[in-house]
Amino acid sequence: MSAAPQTVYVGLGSNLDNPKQQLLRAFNELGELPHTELVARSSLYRSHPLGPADQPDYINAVACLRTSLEPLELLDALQAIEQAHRRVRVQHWGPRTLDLDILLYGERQIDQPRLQVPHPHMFERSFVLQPLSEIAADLRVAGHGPLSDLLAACEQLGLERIAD
Ligand code: ROI
Repeated sequence: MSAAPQTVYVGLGSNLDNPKQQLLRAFNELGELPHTELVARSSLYRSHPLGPADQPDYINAVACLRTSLEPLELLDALQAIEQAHRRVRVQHWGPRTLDLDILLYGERQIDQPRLQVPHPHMFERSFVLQPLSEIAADLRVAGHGPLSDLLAACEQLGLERIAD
């Protein structure tokens, strides 16, 4: 555990076993993590799959946490939540019950075998950038332009906001 809490953004995604419920449950579980507060959550968004097309549409969202957990402690905690959702991932870039990705951890740059932060693909994914900009409109990430510019540049994948 670190002394100073950090602001962390987590991406959520699911396309199996009632994806909406998977995400709503995951928001609650994020809020119950030790030394962690759920500060904000985006709306839910539906999008066509990036990657193999022969899989269901995804539901995606982003959560903002304030946490004193160190990055790898947080990663362990997120993976435990994924396991509790009986995450299945049969194929690389294939369907999954719950994916929880650390997108940003304060201003930290992390390049470890288990964890790269900022998430290496977040800046080209509308299903990450749109919910992120909903809860962090003015966010700027060092080395990248404003979220709105990044969002305008990426493929939309039929992204649409849906009700909870
Ligand atoms: N596609 C969408 N639309 N949403 C996701 O969360 C998602 N996650 C993935 C891959 C398989 C790359 N495609 C996705 O991991």
